[in-house]
Amino acid sequence: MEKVSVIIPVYNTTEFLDSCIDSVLQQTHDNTEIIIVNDGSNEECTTKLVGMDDRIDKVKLFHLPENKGVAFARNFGLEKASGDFVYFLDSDDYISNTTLENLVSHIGEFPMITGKNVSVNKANELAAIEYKKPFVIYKRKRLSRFKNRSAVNRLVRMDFIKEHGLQFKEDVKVFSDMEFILPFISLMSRVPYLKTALYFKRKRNDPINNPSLMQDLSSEEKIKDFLKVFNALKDQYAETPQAIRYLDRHFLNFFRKSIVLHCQTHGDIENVFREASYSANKVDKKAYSHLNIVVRQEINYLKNGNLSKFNKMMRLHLRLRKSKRAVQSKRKFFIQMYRSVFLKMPVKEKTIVFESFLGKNYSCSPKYIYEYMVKNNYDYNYVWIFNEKGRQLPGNPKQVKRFSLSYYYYLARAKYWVSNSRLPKHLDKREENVYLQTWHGTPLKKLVFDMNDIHSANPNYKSDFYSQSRRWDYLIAPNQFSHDIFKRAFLFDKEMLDTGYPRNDILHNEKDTDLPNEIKRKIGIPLDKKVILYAPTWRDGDFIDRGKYRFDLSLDLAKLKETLGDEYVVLLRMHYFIANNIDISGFEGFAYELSKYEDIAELYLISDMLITDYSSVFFDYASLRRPILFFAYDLELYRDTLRGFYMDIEKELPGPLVRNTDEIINSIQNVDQMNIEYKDKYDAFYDKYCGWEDGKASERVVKKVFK
Ligand code: C2G
Repeated sequence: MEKVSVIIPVYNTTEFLDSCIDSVLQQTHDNTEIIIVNDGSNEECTTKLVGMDDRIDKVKLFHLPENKGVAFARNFGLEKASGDFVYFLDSDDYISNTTLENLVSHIGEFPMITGKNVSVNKANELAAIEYKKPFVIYKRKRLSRFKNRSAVNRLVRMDFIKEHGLQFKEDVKVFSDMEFILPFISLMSRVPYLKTALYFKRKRNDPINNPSLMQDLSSEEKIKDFLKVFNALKDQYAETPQAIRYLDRHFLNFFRKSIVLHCQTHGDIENVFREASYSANKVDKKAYSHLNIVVRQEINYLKNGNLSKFNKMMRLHLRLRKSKRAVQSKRKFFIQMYRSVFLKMPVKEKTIVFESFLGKNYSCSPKYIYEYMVKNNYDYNYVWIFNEKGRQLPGNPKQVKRFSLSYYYYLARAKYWVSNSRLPKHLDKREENVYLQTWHGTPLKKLVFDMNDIHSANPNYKSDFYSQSRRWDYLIAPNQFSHDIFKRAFLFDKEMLDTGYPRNDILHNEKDTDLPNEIKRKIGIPLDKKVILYAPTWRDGDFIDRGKYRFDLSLDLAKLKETLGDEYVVLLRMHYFIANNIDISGFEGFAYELSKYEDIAELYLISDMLITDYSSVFFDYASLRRPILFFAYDLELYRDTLRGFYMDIEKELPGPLVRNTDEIINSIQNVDQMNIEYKDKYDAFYDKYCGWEDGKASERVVKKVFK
């Protein structure tokens, strides 16, 4: 059986190493050697590698004295390889266990065979990939097989590498693979491609703390590296039409994607113009004769080194792109109006825009801040964002539909933004704008930069969060615990407001008034029944669509009604991400579905006890010092796989962890005993998490922000 040398350059990818190396060890093609080149990694990563080297015979570990870059590390690995074949694998990726067997058994006489790359992030990593019967596709049009310029997931004959001196270009940080793959384009008439040889390319989800190479470099560095590789290979393969055609095509793609984007974000091309002009003169005129007049002109001005004419044409290019985008959809047209008209209008000093839970309801801290300002006659113009307009609200504020033209108008003109969750990435923060982020709960579950792996559907979750949270000027902390976590998990470096949560003022100010009975009457709950509120959180794994998740009720309503129905009623309140309705048919008068009820704080007020799980609702409810049960039927999956917690829940929670409806019923039937048992824990919990709240948090926030 022929031997495959798997070459793995490693640079500070500790968290991904196990799945990478394990995926090689589990290969059905057993004859492999694992050449690991430690490219000057940090101590944690090096220690991990040394441990692997000791444990795994197949591993041959080499340490480079300092970080030399992926090209040097791969070339170094090539020198150490003794296999019949070479296969490159990046240390933050992994392969399916039949990949090498499939490639080896189908390469035939070809010098190289290539497999299929699948982009993964933690969210879809769990998704099973179907394995069909392997069959090879022989590609005439080789260029398509090299669209991604990467050397990974290509099985290459060692003697072909030696005969043609294949290597990676070491004087660049990125695009070094192009030098290694050009010989295949110029020397192979057909390229075998195997769809079932799977390579899982991980999309690194933390470009701030742990960026991949491409995420780490500036666009200027990337452009200069690409042009350097392009120039060198154009000279080296000047006599190879196939290679020339491939390189010219890649230059034009790179121009339209990266260089135009660079001009858009940097305003002009000045800092890379000389290099780009030099390279453009290497591009064959025929290669871009089919492109539109604007790009052809840009390439010609680049060739002639005419920067001012090039910039003029580029500005036209970007305007055309914007107007093309603006007519693609109503939303894109509104965003264009927002950028090119509304943002150019003066800021309204006395206008405040409010939004809660992505426009879903009128609740949480933005509501109570607003109501405090109205009650105390603060002289401002108030605008509320909702998905549906037409609410009867105190102070009769302006209401705008989320993502409507007025939405963009008021967000562009208002000096103040008050929101309890993120505002869209495409909104630009103006110099004069003041953005108060109230957030929406003391965190139990790990947040953003404290999360290792992101299970959320959006692989750019961390980079999006980073750019969106840079706009926050103020962030409210309900307690010191949240203060410390928000600072680290959000990388928040502006003003933290240690005020407690405005949304909990009502729990201190209204609990002994007639408001609770008013609310019960409004909902239609009998005043002589005790009320249980069930308010679970959402599950990252039960994803339906962006911001939409499924929830299956594990609470046995029939058993609850049978045992507690005489004395209690149950309110069911799902998280705002939950898209499916909970069916309570047959439990009318006992169970109330209140997931669409505007303000959960009012439900806290009327509830004699709370049942929740990993939601932050219990930090607020505890202000009422009423019993709380934690229905953690999926604790191991949720804590150990999905999210991770900030506290040791077995030790700190102010109430029992229960696993099923029987345990819930037992706790409720013995609630007095439970209160005694948990008194000390509850007191300690209250002091740590509710101590800052006294019903005056809105006042403190308003006086701080709206001086
Ligand atoms: N909420 C609600 N009904 C539920 C659950 C939550 O109205 N059944 C509201 C509460 O105001 C709660 C907030 O949504 O405080 C956040 O809900 P979590 O379950 O804690 O989940 P998440 O939205 O992920 O926020 O720092 C808090 C974290 O960010 C968690």
